[in-house]
Amino acid sequence: MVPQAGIFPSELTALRSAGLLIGLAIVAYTLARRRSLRNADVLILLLAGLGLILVTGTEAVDGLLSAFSFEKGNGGRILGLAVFAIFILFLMILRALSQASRNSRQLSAALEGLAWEEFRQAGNPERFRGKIAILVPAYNEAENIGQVLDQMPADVCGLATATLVLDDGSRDGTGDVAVAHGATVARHVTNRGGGAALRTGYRLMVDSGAEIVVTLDADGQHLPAEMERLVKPVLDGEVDVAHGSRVLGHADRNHFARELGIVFFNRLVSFITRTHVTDCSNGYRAVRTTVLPQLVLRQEQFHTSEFMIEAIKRGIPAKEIPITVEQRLHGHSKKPAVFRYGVGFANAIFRTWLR
Ligand SMILES: Nc1nc2c(ncn2[C@@H]2O[C@H](COP(=O)(O)OP(=O)(O)O)[C@@H](O)[C@H]2O)c(=O)[nH]1
Ligand SMILES: [Mg+2]
Repeated sequence: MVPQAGIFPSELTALRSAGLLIGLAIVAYTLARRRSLRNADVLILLLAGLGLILVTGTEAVDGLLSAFSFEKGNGGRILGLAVFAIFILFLMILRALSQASRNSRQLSAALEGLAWEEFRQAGNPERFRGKIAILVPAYNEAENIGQVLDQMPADVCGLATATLVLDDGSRDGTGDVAVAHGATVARHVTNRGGGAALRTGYRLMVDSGAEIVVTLDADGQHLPAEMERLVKPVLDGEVDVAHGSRVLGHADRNHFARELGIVFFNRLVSFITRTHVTDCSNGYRAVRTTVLPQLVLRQEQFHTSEFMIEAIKRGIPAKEIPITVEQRLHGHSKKPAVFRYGVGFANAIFRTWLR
């Protein structure tokens, strides 16, 4: 290549040569594979390859760089290019993140829609109209759920109950056991997480016209006998949400790290919401069905604090009620190990607070 002042560099350094080769390779690869790539990817790859050729094989961007005070010499040019490259990468990461969250929301919506269709076609909504709906999210709880369902009260505070088990893609026959023990079952065809299971359950209960929804776990940690404590203040019109609290009530001992986490997260939620919260990691609660559509619920897994913060943000009248949390009957918690649990929990709190 004959250097031409102004457009081509006077000397093709090793770095420039490497960049030029990579740029050419990217363009060649993209052209060769263009039929099997998405048009958007062809465009992005071509832009990246041609961009690399432009900055390594020519001086065309030097004017732009010096306009931003990245002068040639002493690595100034390469620093300028790196700054621009980081900015472009940042934009691409943002795009990828927003695409991932859109995909995730669409998947949840599809699972929810399928569950509702199946539920409606089976004529199940009628079973819940005007009743207290007991909603039990369950993932691989076949050895626990029967015992839990057998304890469900037929009515609470004089109002009839009906139980919906939201089988979250279980592979151990949880749904069949639940049906055998008298529950109505709706299901996610694949596992999505306790939060997603509850969201689908809420949607089904809102559309069925249930009066109050009570949620409790399928593993026997929450006691159906204590349901009246949660339902009464809602039914009496005192509040719209009654959250169970193991701190006000009683809890069997947990992992040390998880206990510490619970104390920390209760403080954190109290601080950011400027209220006093004693137990933000509890899934036993009663809610008036009509307030559910006001809540923006997005968490697939770490839903307990999201529900609580959302209710506070929307100014929904609520109170905490002492309840007991026992050890699960059989098996192990399906939640991730301590570190990932902590990160997931913190992430849920901040995301809910920020939006
Ligand atoms: N962890 C988890 N629980 C789920 C899922 N789907 C539904 N659940 C139900 O959510 C409830 C709480 O889950 P568990 O693993 O006991 O969490 P922990 O009590 O916080 O340790 C149980 O009734 C689960 O069966 C899921 O994908 N993951
Ligand atoms: Mg549990």
